[in-house]
Amino acid sequence: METTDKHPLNNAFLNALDKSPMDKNKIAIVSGIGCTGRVAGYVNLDSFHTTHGRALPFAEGLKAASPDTKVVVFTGDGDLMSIGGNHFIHAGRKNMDLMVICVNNLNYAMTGGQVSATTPQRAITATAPYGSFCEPFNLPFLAETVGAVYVARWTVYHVREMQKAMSEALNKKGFSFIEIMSPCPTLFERRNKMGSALTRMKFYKENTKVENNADTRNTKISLNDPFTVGKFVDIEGKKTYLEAMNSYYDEAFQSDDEYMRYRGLAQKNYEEGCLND
Ligand SMILES: Cc1ncc(C[n+]2csc(CCOP(=O)(O)OP(=O)(O)O)c2C)c(N)n1
Ligand SMILES: [Mg+2]
Repeated sequence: METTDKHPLNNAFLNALDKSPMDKNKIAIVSGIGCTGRVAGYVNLDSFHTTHGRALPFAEGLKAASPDTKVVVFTGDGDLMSIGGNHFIHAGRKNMDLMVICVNNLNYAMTGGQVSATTPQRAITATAPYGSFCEPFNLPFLAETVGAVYVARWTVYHVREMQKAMSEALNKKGFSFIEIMSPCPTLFERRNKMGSALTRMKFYKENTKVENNADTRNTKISLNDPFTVGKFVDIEGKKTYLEAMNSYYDEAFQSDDEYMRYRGLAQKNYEEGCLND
């Protein structure tokens, strides 16, 4: 597989995949819309470029229909947490077996740099010309709170750590979440006078503190302050949605026949309900 993509994020993912023994025919990439959403088109894997905000429900359906497939979601902060925020909390709550990579560039980049759910307070964007006054989401805290079994945050400067996190998440069962901080120099950094992409890489190098297992209540990101990176959550043994469903049905139904009778009844009720409407 080609692993020389110039973007550090794609490079890290492709390297992680290359080193993984998993069958590449059993991996699917799902993305929403946005600059980050382009990833689905850059990889020679089964990939789906879905509608804005809907990468997660699409991925959940794909996983349910094809449980042997490792489903990886590439998404932006606007896609995942603004328009798609509701899907995120429920995918986490249900421990859907998905690996989610969120590229957080603190704004809706593709459409011209509008405010998003992660835009720090005081940051200037196209839709907040005097600065945003809303509290942004702290994504690792949110992910842990809703039930993610793996939560990490790195920046595009931390290429090795990012790759390691991706390798770990590829092997993880359940809802895993990796936040990657990335600059958007043409829109976010320029408007906020934060310098070039290189300046931002230096900022990531000099102003991040690696703290594995950090309390995610303390991993907030503000406009210019240092912030915490690391692997924050890595838990084992929690049933995924499909595992929980199957083991519940194993208990609820005494035999396959009983289950098939239930399914037949449910189908009949559904059809009759539809006909009656
Ligand atoms: C339903 C819908 N609403 C709005 C848009 C316009 N739109 C396309 S990309 C985007 C923002 C993407 O932001 P983000 O997910 O953070 O990705 P980035 O471009 O920053 O990587 C928006 C609002 C759309 N395509 N569909
Ligand atoms: Mg964005």
